[in-house]
Amino acid sequence: MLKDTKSKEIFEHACEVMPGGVNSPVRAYRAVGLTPRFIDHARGSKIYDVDGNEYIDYIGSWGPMILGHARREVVDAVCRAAERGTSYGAPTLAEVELAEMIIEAVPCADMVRLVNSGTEAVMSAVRAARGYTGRELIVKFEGCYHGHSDGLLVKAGSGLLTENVPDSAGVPAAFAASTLTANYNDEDSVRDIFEACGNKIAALIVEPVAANMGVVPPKLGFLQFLRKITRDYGTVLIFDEVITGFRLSYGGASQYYGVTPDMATLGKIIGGGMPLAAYCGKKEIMSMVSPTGPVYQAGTLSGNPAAVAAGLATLKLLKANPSVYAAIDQKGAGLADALTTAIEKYHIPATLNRVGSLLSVFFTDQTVETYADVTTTDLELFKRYFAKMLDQGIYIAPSQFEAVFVGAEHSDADLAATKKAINKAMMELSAEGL
Ligand code: KE4
Repeated sequence: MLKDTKSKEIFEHACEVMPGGVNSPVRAYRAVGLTPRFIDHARGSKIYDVDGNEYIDYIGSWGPMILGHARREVVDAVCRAAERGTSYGAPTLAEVELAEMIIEAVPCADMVRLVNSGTEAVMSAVRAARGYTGRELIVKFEGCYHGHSDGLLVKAGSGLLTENVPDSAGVPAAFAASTLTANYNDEDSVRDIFEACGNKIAALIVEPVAANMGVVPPKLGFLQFLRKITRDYGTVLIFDEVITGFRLSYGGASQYYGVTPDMATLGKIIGGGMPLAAYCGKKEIMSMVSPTGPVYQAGTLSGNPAAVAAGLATLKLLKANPSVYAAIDQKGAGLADALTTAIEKYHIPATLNRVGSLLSVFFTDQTVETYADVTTTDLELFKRYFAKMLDQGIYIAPSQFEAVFVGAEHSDADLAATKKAINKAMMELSAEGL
């Protein structure tokens, strides 16, 4: 095992001062039963922990670092902005520039509001959809994650239509009652809900590629089906593109699949690793947002100059180098091939899903197209796989229900080392017994 002495030491103290020793639960490594690695610094495709271990990073801060860590142009832009003041609480030209870049790239975007996190973007987009339609109900999908606002921390109860229950302590039952859950890739489950109460549904929110139950691509026609049924019932279709935005293509999943929602939420990449997110959509919906309309939403640090500088630098680099998308898709395909080869060679009960630079290996011997399929995965086997990869210096998400993020900075040498590590891990899993 790689040395984790210092991480252990810091983690012990961290657990006394922060819940679980972390500022976001997945980082605590509870799903894999190991000490989380405390990070010292990162550069390009690499991340370095406090014990001096170097890892090839396939988390990339959960998506933002598509251009790699500490990218010169991004760091310089943040430093230049910070030198002029870290926050004004007043409008700046740079925010207009970033909004214009988003509007130019994102098919549904007539107008944009910048916020500070994906959670805030989703919470605000849902409120705007409710204000615009005058309706209360929203529909989400089991297994999709849209941040931690109360109304989105809901899971299906016994009855798909009625018994929705909070997915977290502290969420009032009343909030859960306004959120219905359907099954991803299951058109009938959506049709049933709309036939029952479609004229009361303000919004349907979906990850166009589910990446929070592991990567589960939309079945052919599923997104087009959602577009049609929401249009038929006057429901606002929201694509939650916090992960897929500016990742699957410069125009996100909407451009990638050719389906235009009414609204989209963005985050991660548009902030270049700084706390910045956004919601956007048709003018008649976005005009409902304060101060032009009755839907209130505000934020002290919204449009923060240093964060906007990071986002602008990132989007400018992506816009100027469109070949990055084909490159990261190819790298993703290479990793997928290595995984598939090792799974077959060592008879591992596992399957692989990939969309572009997003991929997941599920430890189940069936295809994974729905949340129910995801629940058949062997989490103990994932845990063993994770430990073997980490110990070989490959830094993947410490949870079966996340994605591998391939980025522009992953070199051929990185990919070769990763393929070697995959083969060794799968060989050992097989030798140790499955
Ligand atoms: P944030 O509030 O964490 O910025 O964004 C929430 C969010 C919204 N929508 C989607 C599709 C998301 O994936 C997320 C957050 N993603 C997780 C990773 N699966 C963030 C990692 C974490 O929670 O620490």
